[in-house]
Amino acid sequence: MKLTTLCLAIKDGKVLLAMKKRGFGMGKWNGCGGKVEEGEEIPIAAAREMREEVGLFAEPANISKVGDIKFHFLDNPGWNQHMHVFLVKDWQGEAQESEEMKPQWFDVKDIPFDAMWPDDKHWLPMVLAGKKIEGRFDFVNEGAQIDGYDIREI
Ligand code: 6OG
Repeated sequence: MKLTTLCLAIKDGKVLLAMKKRGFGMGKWNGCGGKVEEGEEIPIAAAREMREEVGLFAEPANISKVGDIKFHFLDNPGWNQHMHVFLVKDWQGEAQESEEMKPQWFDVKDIPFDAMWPDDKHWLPMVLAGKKIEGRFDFVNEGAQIDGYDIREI
């Protein structure tokens, strides 16, 4: 199963999301992240993606793992992935648009769930409330619909 990362930068009650401009998840708001490369440590991969996609530089020490989620796409198993979720509380630089992502700060009480992956409403509020979570989602209809899921606080 493909290993991926998702980084959520948080400051002053706001979270940084970014609109995916191309590829998998295009048109959706999400944290930044992507595939972990062969031999790459997962937090290093998370920091690399944040730098490449929105131009924020974070030290590994300021990146904390808060979630571990497996996605199964029942009608397209090639998309299956194991996503590691990180909160980032300190960084250098200002968020800026790249070819892949258009970043925007959102109040944690005003997250655009209707324009996000359908799993996010089930776990993102927990993470934003300071909880650590793990679980899995089974999707049908090319990721448009959840067939079953399990999320627990750890
Ligand atoms: P690239 O293909 O851009 O990496 N990702 C998901 N994020 C959420 N919130 N829900 C999902 O439900 C997701 N599936 C994938 C992981 C894909 C990026 O998209 C995230 C990566 O950050 C299905 O390299």
